[in-house]
Amino acid sequence: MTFHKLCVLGLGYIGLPTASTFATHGIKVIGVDVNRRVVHTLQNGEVHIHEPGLRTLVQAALKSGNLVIAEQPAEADAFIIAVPTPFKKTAVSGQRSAISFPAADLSYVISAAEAIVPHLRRGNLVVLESTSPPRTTEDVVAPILERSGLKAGVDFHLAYSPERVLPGQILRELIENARVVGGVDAASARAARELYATFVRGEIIETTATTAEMVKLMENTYRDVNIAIANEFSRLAERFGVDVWEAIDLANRHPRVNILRPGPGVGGHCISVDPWFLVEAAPDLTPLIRTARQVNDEQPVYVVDLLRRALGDLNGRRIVLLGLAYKPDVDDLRESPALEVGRLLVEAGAQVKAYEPYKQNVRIEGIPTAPTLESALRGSEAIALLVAHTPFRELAPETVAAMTDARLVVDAVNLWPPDVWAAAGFDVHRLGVGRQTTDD
Ligand code: SAJ
Repeated sequence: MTFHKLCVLGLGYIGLPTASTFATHGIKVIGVDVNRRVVHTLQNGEVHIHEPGLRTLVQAALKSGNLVIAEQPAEADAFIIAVPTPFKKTAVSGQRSAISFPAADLSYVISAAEAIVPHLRRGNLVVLESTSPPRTTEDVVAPILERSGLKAGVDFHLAYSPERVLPGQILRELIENARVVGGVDAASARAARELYATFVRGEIIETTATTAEMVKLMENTYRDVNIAIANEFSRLAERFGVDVWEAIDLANRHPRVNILRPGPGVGGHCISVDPWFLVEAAPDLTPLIRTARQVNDEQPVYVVDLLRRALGDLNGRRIVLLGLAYKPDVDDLRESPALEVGRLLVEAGAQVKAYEPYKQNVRIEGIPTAPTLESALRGSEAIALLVAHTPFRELAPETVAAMTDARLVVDAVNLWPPDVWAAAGFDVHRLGVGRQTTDD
């Protein structure tokens, strides 16, 4: 199949890089977004997303004339749906009692599919990229597209292909990562492979649409469960007087063991969300996945406990949070466990302020962020190190000591070498490192 014209619906973290990459590889692309502000920003050559290299790529795509931005889809050879699938709270009855957990909100996927219907022609390809519960392509998207009078897998091709790129490295990973393409039939998978072969240099593997949906959810769930066990190990290490960081490092010398890192919890819009799509789809089959989610969601409580053990009563204590982002070296605060730590501290009566090097001088969920590290540290009594950002890694204890009288550090990410900081007069309490707790 040859593709001359492509329509990408959703110009977010995935859709915009994808649309621009196709355009710089010679395909005519209509990039569509329902958000008028996003459309205007892009039409003016500006970019609303912070991702290394993206601005240059988008500008090149626009300048080539291959990328045009619009509010409505138009006829094309292929359509890619890359809209968000956020989650909403819902209550579902379990065997023993009613359990409440987040469920996928497919309203954007549904609207995007509906918007394609009037433009769908015989021989077209439609690909869903949005992370979705198993069977969404077959059971939700196909019936909507078939309102056109055309049949999926007969008159047009329909496939699911998950994105797997890491925020911060999207442009490189989009091209280099292996790509799974799942079709509602073999011809659909083949058509999707031909489309992505335009720029993907990694292997492109054909499978069924539902398998591809499962693959995406399994990848992120595996990571969530692995982090949950690391977090649980950190709790055990504290109780038994062990340094979990050393223990994990030693365990990982085993050739078939790879335990991830404990921390203040799991954030972001992927790993902290996607496992719920499996729980929602089959609550009776997913006790482990649900428990792992809960373990990771509870982790901020353990960081706050560490502060409480070090400081005593938290009421009125002046605590500075270093880092609010969901992970190192990104400016993304979605589902960030650091924000939850801040919220719990405020609830306990502490006077909290934060310094986030990638987002300064704003108030985030009631937590004021300082414009500089120095102004954040000034007047504080304790430092909670919550994100392993490079600028924090590079800080010397002497620099911090010159900015504040605070000498108490709670390090949730094992960033500051305790001996070095102790030698400079700091009392460092690391998450997952056994000291006898007062309630033991
Ligand atoms: N985290 C830990 N310990 C670790 C690793 C991560 O606590 O050892 C935390 C991070 O601090 C962060 C969260 O987990 O809060 C998630 O971070 P991440 O780097 O694991 O993942 P994301 O959400 O930025 O990107 C993931 C990636 N999936 C996998 O690695 C399996 C990416 O490839 C996906 O494209 C992306 O989800 C997505 O869009 O689904």
